[in-house]
Amino acid sequence: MSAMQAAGARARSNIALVKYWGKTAGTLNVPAVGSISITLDALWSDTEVAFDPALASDELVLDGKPRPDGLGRVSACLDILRDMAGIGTRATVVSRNNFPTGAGLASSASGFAALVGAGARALGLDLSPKELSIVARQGSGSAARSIFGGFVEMRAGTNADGRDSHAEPLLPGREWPLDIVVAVTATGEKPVGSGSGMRRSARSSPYYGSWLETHPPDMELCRKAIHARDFEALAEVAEASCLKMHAAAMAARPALIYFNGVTVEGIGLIRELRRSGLPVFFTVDAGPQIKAVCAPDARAAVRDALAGLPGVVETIETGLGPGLETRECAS
Ligand code: 2P0
Repeated sequence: MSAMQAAGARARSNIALVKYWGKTAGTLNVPAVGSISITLDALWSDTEVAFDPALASDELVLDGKPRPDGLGRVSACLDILRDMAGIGTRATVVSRNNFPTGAGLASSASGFAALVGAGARALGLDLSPKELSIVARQGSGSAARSIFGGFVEMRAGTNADGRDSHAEPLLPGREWPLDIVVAVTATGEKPVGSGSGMRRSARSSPYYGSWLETHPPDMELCRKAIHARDFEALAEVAEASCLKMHAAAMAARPALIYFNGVTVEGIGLIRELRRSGLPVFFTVDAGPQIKAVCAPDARAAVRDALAGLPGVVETIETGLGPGLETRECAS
């Protein structure tokens, strides 16, 4: 390659309703379980990738700051694309999140999906969404899901080469519009990242085996709830999957406690709202933020209730969003 080749992409964050927690052995980042997620419209990463023959090494700028600490995973993901294109040219990656990074809002999901989308386009690789999902998975498991919009299923797959470990669309968001209110309870980066949390849970949690064993029926219940647009059934399975994941993590040694006090208060509040007749349920990922999923006409009441909870620093509201979008970029 003699000239610079550049492209940009936007990918949205997603939240899992049936959670991914745990990996299989090996280096391909194949999840131990499938997962089902919704893609969020208003939380995104915008990323530009420019392959430049003048560079001696990859460079990463995240939210305006050089982040050499993040280069290992980014370069490994770009290496997959470089191998496909048959080149070794290094790249500059400039990425921006419109939400707090590393605090349990799935910035690695949107970030790696956008990285792969922009990188593949810059190199002129004509990859299908499924192929993009396979590459994104190797950057971050949840990123495989952010290639698609609406309701998405990640298949863990069974092949040793990871070629059947990718996401696929389950239902377009417009077919069952749901809203999400995120209640931010802390903005710092989490002390234990998801990947090391998963490995610690697998190694030391007495409940990890039960987590794996009881996971497939939850996938089936969730698929059925989505296809039937059955909110109550979706609420039941999503809350159960979330609490099982956290129970397995909490029982690890040392313990992984992603909740703070406000998270627990928020869970109680959302359960109270649902008991009083409002269609809303909660989910919580590897951080203390509370994600309330609700019917669109319940959104204002859910937001007001969460915004009024002491310790909630911000609420973010969104509907369901589309999959990966890529664009040409001046190089
Ligand atoms: C999920 N999480 O299904 C689960 C629930 C967090 C809790 O996927 O190691 O950052 O990069 O594959 O994708 C976050 O894990 O982990 C995640 P890696 P990732 O959304």
